[in-house]
Amino acid sequence: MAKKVIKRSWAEPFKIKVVEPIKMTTREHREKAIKTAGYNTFLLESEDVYIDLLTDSGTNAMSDRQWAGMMVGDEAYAGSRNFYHLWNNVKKYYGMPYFVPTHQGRAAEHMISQILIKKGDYIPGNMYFTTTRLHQELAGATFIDVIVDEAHDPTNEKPFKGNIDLKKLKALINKVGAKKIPYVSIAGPVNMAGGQPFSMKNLKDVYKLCNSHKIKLWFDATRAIENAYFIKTRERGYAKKTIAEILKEMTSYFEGIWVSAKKDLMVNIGGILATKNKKVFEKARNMVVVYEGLHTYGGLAGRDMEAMAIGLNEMVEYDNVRARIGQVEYFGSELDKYGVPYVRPVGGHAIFLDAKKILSHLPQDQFPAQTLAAELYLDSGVRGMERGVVSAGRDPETGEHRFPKLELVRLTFPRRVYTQAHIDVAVESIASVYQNRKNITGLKMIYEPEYLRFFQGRFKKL
Ligand code: PM9
Repeated sequence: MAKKVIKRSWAEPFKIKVVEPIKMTTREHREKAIKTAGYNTFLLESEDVYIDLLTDSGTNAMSDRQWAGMMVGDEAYAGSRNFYHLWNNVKKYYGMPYFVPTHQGRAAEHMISQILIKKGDYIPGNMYFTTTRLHQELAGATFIDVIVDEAHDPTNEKPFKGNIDLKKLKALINKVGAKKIPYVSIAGPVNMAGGQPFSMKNLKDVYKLCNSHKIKLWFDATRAIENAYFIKTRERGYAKKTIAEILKEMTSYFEGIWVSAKKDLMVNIGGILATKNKKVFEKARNMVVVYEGLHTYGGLAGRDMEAMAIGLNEMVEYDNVRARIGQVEYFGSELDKYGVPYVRPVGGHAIFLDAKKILSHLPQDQFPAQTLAAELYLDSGVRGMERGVVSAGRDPETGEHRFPKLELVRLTFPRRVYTQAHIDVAVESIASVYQNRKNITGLKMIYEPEYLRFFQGRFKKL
């Protein structure tokens, strides 16, 4: 008799040492909570959430090594030894000689936008990110999306949907002139596209084109490790390279990077601005004392910088990133059993439900993704986030809603926090909401703040 092929599973490369209790609530309780929160999952109290897939930002479980590092925090106002440890690791892993710490990613975005952008400039990029684009606009630039068309199609299975379309980039350079483009803003993987990566080949081609026009590349390296993993597993020639080697090769094409350390570095707070350009560094080092704190702590405690330094060592461990993306893949394969539409292929940090398809009876100005996120919370206490028309905000010129092609609910995985059983509960809840989708009504916006409205906007049921 032929031997049965036995599947071999992977498992997380850690065991659990400390636990934080969470509690399931009743539907009645959740109905009150979501109404009080104006149908915005950002406005829920976390005590009322059962499984929190709002974000992977700062929600990570630190390792015992990182917690031990917290105890050797040097809280000197100036010249903390943890700063130097962190700086050495920034050089080692990102290959950037100059570094300024910040309290989180958007502080670095603010500084770099103010330093590099002049009023009337254009910033091409591989799809917008909410805080990144806002800082570029506040500095006087217009953001131009030059990502490949496939990125806007949730059903397209291409492996590198974070790539830049060279034709779009060339057309922009020809139209506005290289002098009006201080840098190309590249993120990888692309958060708003569903965590889709760019390929090394595309990065090299973009570098070549930009170099011939003396345009620099700047990298939002917030989740660069996931991009490196996709290059290793999807791009020819990289299978045998380590994650650290791929990361170093990626960053070699950039003049500088900004990083929200709250993601790849598996900490709860922190940011990085690092560059090869001494002049830019000197400006940033001067600016940081105005907005963040001295240039050797940038709004962080010494202990936070130590946890970041150790997090940099851990983030390049293959098993960590393999287990992380393995969770997202498992979530996707379980959703497939119920036919629930989501952005394909599965991305690095999250599953993105296709709210436009799921709630196809709702027009986009009734906020299908906002509605779906609220319904999912109501069903089970699972918290996700809207990534659609609310997140896209208004066009600063016309004041009209920007209607993105992608109208998504993001279910994001904090690193080293939830188990496969949590995923099963979330999947079953999504399947149940999906089954009942025709009975779901939309939302009306009743309060809209000026900036980043998805954080604080309020809605009511239609
Ligand atoms: N990302 C996220 O949940 C947290 C806030 S926005 C909902 O995905 C990129 C690619 C990010 C990012 C934050 C930032 C800003 C920059 N780039 O949140 O300021 O995903 O540390 O970083 C969030 P900070």
